[in-house]
Amino acid sequence: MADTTFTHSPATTDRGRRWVVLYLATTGLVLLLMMLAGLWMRLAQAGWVYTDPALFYQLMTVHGTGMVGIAALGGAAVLWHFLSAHVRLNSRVMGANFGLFLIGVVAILVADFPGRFGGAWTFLYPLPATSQGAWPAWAAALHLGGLLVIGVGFLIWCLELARGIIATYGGLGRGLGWHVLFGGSMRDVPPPTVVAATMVTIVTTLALIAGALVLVMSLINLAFPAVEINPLLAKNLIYFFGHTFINATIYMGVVAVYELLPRITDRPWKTTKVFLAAWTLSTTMVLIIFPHHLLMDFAMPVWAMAIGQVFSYVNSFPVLVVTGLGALAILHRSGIRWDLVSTLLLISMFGWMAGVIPAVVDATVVVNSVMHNTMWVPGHFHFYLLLGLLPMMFAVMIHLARGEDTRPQGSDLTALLYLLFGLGFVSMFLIGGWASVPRRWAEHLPEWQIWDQVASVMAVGVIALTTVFVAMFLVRTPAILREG
Ligand code: HEM
Ligand SMILES: [Cu+2]
Repeated sequence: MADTTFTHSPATTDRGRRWVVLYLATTGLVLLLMMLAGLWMRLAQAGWVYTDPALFYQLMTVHGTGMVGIAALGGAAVLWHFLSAHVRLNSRVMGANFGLFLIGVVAILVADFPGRFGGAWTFLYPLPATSQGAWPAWAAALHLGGLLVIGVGFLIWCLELARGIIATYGGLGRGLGWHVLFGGSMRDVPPPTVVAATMVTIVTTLALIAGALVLVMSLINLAFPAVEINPLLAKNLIYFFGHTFINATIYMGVVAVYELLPRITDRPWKTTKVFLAAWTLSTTMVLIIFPHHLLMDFAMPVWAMAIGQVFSYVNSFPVLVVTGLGALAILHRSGIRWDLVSTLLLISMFGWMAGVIPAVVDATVVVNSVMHNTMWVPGHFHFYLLLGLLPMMFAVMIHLARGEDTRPQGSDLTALLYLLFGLGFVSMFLIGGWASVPRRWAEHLPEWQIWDQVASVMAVGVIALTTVFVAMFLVRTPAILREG
């Protein structure tokens, strides 16, 4: 049963581990492909590679959808890997999710390339049905259908997590440690990974239900255009889904910090009441702050906007603070020998914390009325995804690749270079946003292109280093699978 402290038991079942490795290998390869699509867009904006604008929007749709999907697949692998040491999970669910994911990906690729769908990963109603001839209705339907299939896969996956947590801990509230937080009991204190997993399960399930609802509504609208949807309702559902789903990927990835830093320093990461309170607060807040995506929608009720702004300020802080301070406490005088894994984990915490700042800035109404739909927006989310989430995943890949060999491995110089190129890359988005360069424009004015050009060079560096990390994992994949 549950332990108050961190346990070393690598109880992942053989087959579960195989799926984790397959998920991570897929994640590495898809990340690289999607990064190349991103580079292509940046080169087009820079004026260095001519790209038909219609193709730009197809690439943008594939890149956005693909990156969000693969962030979730990689995050799911990280979470599953560590959670299965605490909770018995049925690995067939990993297979089902993977199968549905692949079916969805094929559907989306067909819809977006031969079908020319370019309605962005946010598929905002009524755009899929009103392409003005840019893509046929079947392509929009296939794209939305592909998303729905992928969503169903992740929903099944979430339900298995919920089942496992409930079976082991006696309920989702106990997974969040409410019996400790409110009841003062010190029995069955859930380890940090279980707390994070419970939060992820709750918020992702709700996000997926909202997403499935609006996808079905949009599909009906595509089939029967006379059946209209309330556009404001559709937008609320889409952003509740999109905001929550992508945010949850970081909460999946952060368990890498909770599990790997203790192993590296040989010190436990204990669950404290402050830790539990922080996770419970973030569980509720991440669900109610999505109206920060609708600050310019005058038809929204003012109270919803007020919640969106005020809680956006506080949402990330509880978990960020307990994670940051917890990590510092573990590292302080630990005599740690820095290597690639620990450096990547430290970078991930920096990237997450620093990336939240431009996000919070943009969630302020007066700022949003200027920055809305500028490059500031891709600036903030590339910051915490590229420099927060991805290093967590790379750290787990390299941790698995080194197996039983506990000697420091890999050069932390590569991690530092990744940080530098990454910072250079995201700053160009932020500077562009500061100068009011609009986001999602296939063609840029010559005055803006200097930032696009610098960003393109930086992106090449990011891609080169990502190749190094992914290759370190892929060359060891057959051996990891043999070790079981
Ligand atoms: C070398 C790495 C990357 C490059 C070169 C790149 C490039 C781009 C570019 C040029 C855009 C369009 C910006 C605009 O004009 O609006 C974009 C959008 C986007 N990117 Fe990336 N990106 C990279 C990595 C990532 C990563 C790691 C993620 C997530 C895990 C990600 C997720 C997204 C999303 C969600 C969008 C929004 C698409 C939309 O507006 O619908 N990107 N990226
Ligand atoms: Cu958001």
